[in-house]
Amino acid sequence: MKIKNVILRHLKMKMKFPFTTSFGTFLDKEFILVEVQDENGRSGWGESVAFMSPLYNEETLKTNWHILEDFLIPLVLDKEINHPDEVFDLFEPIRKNNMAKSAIEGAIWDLYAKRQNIPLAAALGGEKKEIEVGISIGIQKSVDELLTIISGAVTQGYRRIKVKIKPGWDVDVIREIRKPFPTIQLMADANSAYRLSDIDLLKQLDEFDLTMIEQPLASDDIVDHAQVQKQLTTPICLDESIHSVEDARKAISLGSCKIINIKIGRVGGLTESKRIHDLCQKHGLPVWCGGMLEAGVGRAHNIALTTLANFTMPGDTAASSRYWEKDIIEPEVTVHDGLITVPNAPGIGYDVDLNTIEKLTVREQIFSK
Ligand code: OSB
Ligand code: MG
Repeated sequence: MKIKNVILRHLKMKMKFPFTTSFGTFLDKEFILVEVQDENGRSGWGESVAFMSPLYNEETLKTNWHILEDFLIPLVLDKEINHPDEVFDLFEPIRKNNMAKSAIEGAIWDLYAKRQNIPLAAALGGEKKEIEVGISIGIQKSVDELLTIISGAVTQGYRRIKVKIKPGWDVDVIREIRKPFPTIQLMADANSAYRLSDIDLLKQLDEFDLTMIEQPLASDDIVDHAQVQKQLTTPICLDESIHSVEDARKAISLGSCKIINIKIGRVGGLTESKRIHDLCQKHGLPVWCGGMLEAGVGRAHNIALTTLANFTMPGDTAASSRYWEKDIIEPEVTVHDGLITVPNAPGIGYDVDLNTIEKLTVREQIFSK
């Protein structure tokens, strides 16, 4: 296939509620939606998960637009691409900028699957018909508010509850959660808020039977995490630190974690996500699919990836309605009893809602050769 046109759209979507992590609060969600078109005018869709500020990682919406416009789009326009795995190699000379790479690589995967007339999940080699999901809950103003939200999520059937922690909102909060919810699958995500010197505090979390602690230390660390893992019984899961299958290999060999959160954007696309999945499978580490407050296109990609066999732990991809009054796909992603039914339609399996997309678009640019 040949990519004849690429359309970048900057969308701005209102979030239903602010989402707070140890590094900051999200009020609205702005992101780049990527559309690629082949010689027949058929479209594939991808979503960048870069935020407006470089607080989760170094990428932003603006740096992604720049990298896409000036480097990545020229590398794919009018090139003969037989399989989306080739896109990873085309992008190899461009260092990092994984979220920018992933946004367009994902659109090409969608287009490829549509041209093959198969679901994206099948194109990736996934076999699950439904996937288990959990929910990620931000830092709240009070423990009571947090408990109310957890109670709602448990009632809705979410299979695992993740809460965000930071210094001053950690051990005591988890203790309060365990009182009314002694047995739920519970985990904590620190988003790099601690240092090796906080080891005594992290050790206190061992008493709460957490499914895992996600990314306690620096966003680029895999060495100190191994020290922490040695001293904890709770499994450590790495998120921010893993950008590639090479990072995963090093983390596994150092013993820096027992679980990996795969985010397609963070690792540069579906091809690399699959490689990390396969490596972890070989080494007996479970993986799960992380979330980045995605709109529908990003959610659909997460769902497709999660159908691979070693995604044995519930992911963070909650229902569209958790975050959006109206999502940009039809139908929206729904969750019943903590399960999402994987769509059967070709490609991402959901239709994009062009009307809604148009209303949310603040900037649009078409690229062709
Ligand atoms: O670390 O997983 C994270 C949201 C924004 C940035 C980083 C993270 C998160 C989440 C939310 O935990 C997951 C989601 O519901 O999309
Ligand atoms: Mg995380």
